Amino acid sequence: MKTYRIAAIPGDGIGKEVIAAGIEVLHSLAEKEEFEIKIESFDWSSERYLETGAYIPEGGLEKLKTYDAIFFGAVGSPKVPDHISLWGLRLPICQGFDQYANVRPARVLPGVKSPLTNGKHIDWVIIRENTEGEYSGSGGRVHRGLPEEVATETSVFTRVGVERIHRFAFELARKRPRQHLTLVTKSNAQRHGMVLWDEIFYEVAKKYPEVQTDRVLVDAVTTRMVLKPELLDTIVASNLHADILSDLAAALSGSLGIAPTANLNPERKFPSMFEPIHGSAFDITGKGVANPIATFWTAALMLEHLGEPKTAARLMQAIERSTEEQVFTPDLGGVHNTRAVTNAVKRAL
Ligand code: GGG
Repeated sequence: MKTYRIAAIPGDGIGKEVIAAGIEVLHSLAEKEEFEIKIESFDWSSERYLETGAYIPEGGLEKLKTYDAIFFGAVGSPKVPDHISLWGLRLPICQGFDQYANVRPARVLPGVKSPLTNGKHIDWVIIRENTEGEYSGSGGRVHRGLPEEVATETSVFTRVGVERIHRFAFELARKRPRQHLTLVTKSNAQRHGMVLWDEIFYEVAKKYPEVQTDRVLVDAVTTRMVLKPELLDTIVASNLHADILSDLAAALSGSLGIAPTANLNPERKFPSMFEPIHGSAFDITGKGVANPIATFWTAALMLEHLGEPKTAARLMQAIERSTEEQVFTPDLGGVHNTRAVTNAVKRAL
């Protein structure tokens, strides 16, 4: 029997609650399948950082490398500055494991109400470049606290980095029914890196004549997402732009609480990481009302990546059954808690 070794990193806040629910559902799912899932949990979190001074212990990434996939919750704590927590946990994994393709599907699940009257048209995949750009970490601060203080935050775009994310986006768009890919940049104002993005996009496009393309500036695409969602299908954008757009996409699909994401190393040199898009949400931590749907959908993406598409589809069907029955947590306007949603999905399985 095949065994998949999964490293679970629940992290902070509701990350712990939704990953516990996700593990429960994965075990319940695997009972009826011809493979085994072995999950080992890692306590890498802000709590650990406050106790020991590090999110990831010495040799941690080397150990993580031996797993088939990473099932991640959330990072962020009111006790730690956000740039310390993000750069202490999530980014060393994404960047260290070259998970350059961040795939973010958005769709209005059955029974869920979009805030848009024409929300039924939302069926998008946003592809976020995940290792460079605005998140390159390049920059610095000098003359701290003085009137002449200076801070720089430099976006770094490399030909290799841009070309590979465009290739990935075209490959994905090609496999979707509409075969349509929208390039999102801000190359009118950002005339170096973003122009390189545009140029390489059209170089790569030559190899994919079956994929229809268009180019929209990032500000304009926000209005298109709201007013003409049917004009979009697959979208490729830089690290920061796609991060912002995918939060909007999640809200337009009903809630941030349902949005999943996959941080992929497409060459499979390193394990890929799967997480809900949402963060640690400390305003609702411990109340038992976190929406686990994003994590369940994330688990389906993980199963697909592991080579179990039928099981992934079975999980998606169970998720959709629970949303159809409107077993919703408060973020979706419901009165149910994490436990009730988890039970509903398990029942459907
Ligand atoms: N599960 C996603 C998560 O924990 N995100 C934390 C966060 O602050 N992310 C910001 C980013 O990745 O841009």
